[in-house]
Amino acid sequence: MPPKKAVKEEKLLLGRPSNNLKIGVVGLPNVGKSTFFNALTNASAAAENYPFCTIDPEESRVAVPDPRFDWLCEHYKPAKEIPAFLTVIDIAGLVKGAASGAGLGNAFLSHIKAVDAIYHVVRAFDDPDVTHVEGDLDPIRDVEIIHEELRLKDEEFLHKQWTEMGAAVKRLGHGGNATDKAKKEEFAVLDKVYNHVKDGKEVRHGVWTNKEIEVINGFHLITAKPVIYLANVSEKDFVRKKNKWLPKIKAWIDEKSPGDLMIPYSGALEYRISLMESKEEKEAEWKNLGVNSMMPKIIVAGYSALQLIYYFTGGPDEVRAWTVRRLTKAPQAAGVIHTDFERGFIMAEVMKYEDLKEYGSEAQVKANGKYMQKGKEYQVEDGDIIYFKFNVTASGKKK
Ligand SMILES: Nc1nc2c(ncn2[C@@H]2O[C@H](COP(=O)(O)OP(=O)(O)OP(=O)(O)O)[C@@H](O)[C@H]2O)c(=O)[nH]1
Ligand SMILES: [Mg+2]
Repeated sequence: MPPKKAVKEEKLLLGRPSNNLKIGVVGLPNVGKSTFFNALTNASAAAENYPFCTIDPEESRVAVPDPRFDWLCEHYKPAKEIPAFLTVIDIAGLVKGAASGAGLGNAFLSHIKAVDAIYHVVRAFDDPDVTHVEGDLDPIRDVEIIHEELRLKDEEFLHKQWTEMGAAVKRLGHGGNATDKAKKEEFAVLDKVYNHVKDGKEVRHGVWTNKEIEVINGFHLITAKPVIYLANVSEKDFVRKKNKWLPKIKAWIDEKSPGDLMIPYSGALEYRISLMESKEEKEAEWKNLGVNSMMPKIIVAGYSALQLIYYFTGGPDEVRAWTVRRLTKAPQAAGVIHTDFERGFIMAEVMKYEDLKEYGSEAQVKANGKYMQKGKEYQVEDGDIIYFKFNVTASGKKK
């Protein structure tokens, strides 16, 4: 057989194909998850007058801070300003043995299964008044417990699938029709993932083909979800930028979960400042301490861990960020605004934020040849400013 022509294949993304993704706050009990969640919620609610909503006590949507968005609002002075949002879910603490049902283990693990990425809160603050479920402070032991519980949950799930599907595939025997063949292929992927997880590894650190990713995505595995480690240090340590556990946690991540991000922050401090009345008061306190809030960085990192990006639409009525998954093409991106935009898609007129900022107006961007017309194969990039042209006969409306 002649060698197959090398076709550049776009790598599929692990996870749910949706632009409405959520990140969950996970960790042992009493590590500061709810404190973090509340600080995040308060900071976003009080600091800006964006339309904000707490969906229920455990779920909140926080505005994604972005200087480009602020600049566009300044530029267009629109009647309405709608930034991108990150949906964050506060999940109750997991304990050792959760995967086999300790605590309310299985219930909480199902909450973790329902989110798309994880903020893993690690307690690196010492406080004799705040009980530690494991007795003393040891962040490395703690991350290992959580890491292992999540992995075990995947292993248990995969074992069940593997047993059931394995028996079904065995019954098929050799040969078989296309459906049988597909079943066998699926089982081969399942077998590979199961062994990967059984070996103590996380799914997101495996190397998978697109075909395998399609099968894996059907399982909604916990260890396939991106993780950001949030190291909760005391106010004192945060201000003096020193904590003996941070290098150890970082070394653990580099060894066991390479590529994952660790962000140190102080939950108690963030929460305290988030309760202050005015923006000015908050800024003065941060300035006084000589450090910055880590919340903006944490939100942005969470958003990008979800593989989400946004493009902007701008005008006197509204400046708005529209969320899409990375690698989304123009018609589907248009569909986020309205299905008609996708159905009747003609083209996307795209300006780069940097160009608009440099040339100062749409007319000048055009005059400098930087106003682009893109077709249906165009992959939308983060920060694009887009005006969609579309034509749907049933509705004469044009945007
Ligand atoms: N000293 C100190 N105490 C903190 C910090 N963050 C949280 N706490 C305290 O730790 C206790 C537990 O905090 P929560 O935020 O409720 O912890 P949690 O992780 O949500 O706990 P569960 O929901 O029970 O799993 C509370 O008494 C907090 O005031 C911190 O950064 N420093
Ligand atoms: Mg809590």
